[in-house]
Amino acid sequence: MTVSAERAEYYDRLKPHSLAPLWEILAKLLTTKPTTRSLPCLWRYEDSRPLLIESGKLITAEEAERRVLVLENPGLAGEGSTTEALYAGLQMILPGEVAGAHRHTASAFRFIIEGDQAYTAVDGEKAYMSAGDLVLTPNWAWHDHGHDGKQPMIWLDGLDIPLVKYFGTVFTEHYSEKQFPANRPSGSSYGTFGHNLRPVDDSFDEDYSPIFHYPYPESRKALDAMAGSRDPDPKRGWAMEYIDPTSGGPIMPTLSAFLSLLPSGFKGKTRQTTEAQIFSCAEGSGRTIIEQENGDELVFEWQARDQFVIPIWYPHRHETNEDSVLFSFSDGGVQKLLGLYREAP
Ligand code: GTQ
Repeated sequence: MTVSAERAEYYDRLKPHSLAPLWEILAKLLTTKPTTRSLPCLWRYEDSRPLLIESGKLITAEEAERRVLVLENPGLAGEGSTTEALYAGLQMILPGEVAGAHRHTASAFRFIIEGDQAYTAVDGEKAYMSAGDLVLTPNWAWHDHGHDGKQPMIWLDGLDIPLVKYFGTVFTEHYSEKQFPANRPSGSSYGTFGHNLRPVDDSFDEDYSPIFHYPYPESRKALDAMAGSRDPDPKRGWAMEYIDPTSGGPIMPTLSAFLSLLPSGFKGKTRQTTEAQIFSCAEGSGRTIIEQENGDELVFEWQARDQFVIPIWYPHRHETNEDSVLFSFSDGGVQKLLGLYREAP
């Protein structure tokens, strides 16, 4: 719509008063369906891994604080974001290195891609991590990373940084020492709270999940048990959500995480959802077919250790070449809390 000279002159006189005419932007603000600047994108591990390994020669974990290559969405270039609300990155820690203790209002988790004998310490308890494990560092929990092993350790970091930044509520604190003092044996949180039991003295008084380590063999066994006892979901296969056992809800208020088993030859039905999803393939290979606005289909051929992002409202479906396991995380839980979540039937 072209603006008449009379209106243009009026709009100019509004500006010094910090006023703007809604009628010029209303259709852009209240769209008939979701719009996103994020683009679907695939990161092949065979491309990312050598570049991440190279970073090990350029900078230490100590200097970097966190040696991470951000999975930066090409539609959000320069913003350090993977979707409007979510951040993902590939972090590497080398034997003997320490990524020092800090805490922040952003919530985080890591999903292990490669390596073992490195740990994340949360509030003074070390979780030794292996491929496929999920480890949480909730909002304002002290955490540091270290590595007692011999090979590079690489994991996917998932955080809600863009969402927290949107509110402006970013706070970060660095601990006075390199590492937060150890105060519990490694594995004690999962050992105590990870078996459908709760101490009768109810001693856990944080407002986040008492479990911060979800070992892959246990999650994988749950998928197998589910697969042995029911049909797969036509869109998502045998899909499980990781939960905070005290609430039964998402692992953290702003981050939801899932693990799904898709059988060999799976041809999923199309899913269209308001949750933005970031996937990491844990096992197998297949493809995800994404319908674009112009009707063209985009095909991401993925295999173990690859990551890809499906932004909000893009219709997509998964197919497999073999039994495959997909890890994913999303902002679906926080959308549900706010009454915003929708999924097409
Ligand atoms: O490991 O604490 O990818 O603070 C970004 C910010 C990882 C971490 C990231 C972080 C971390």
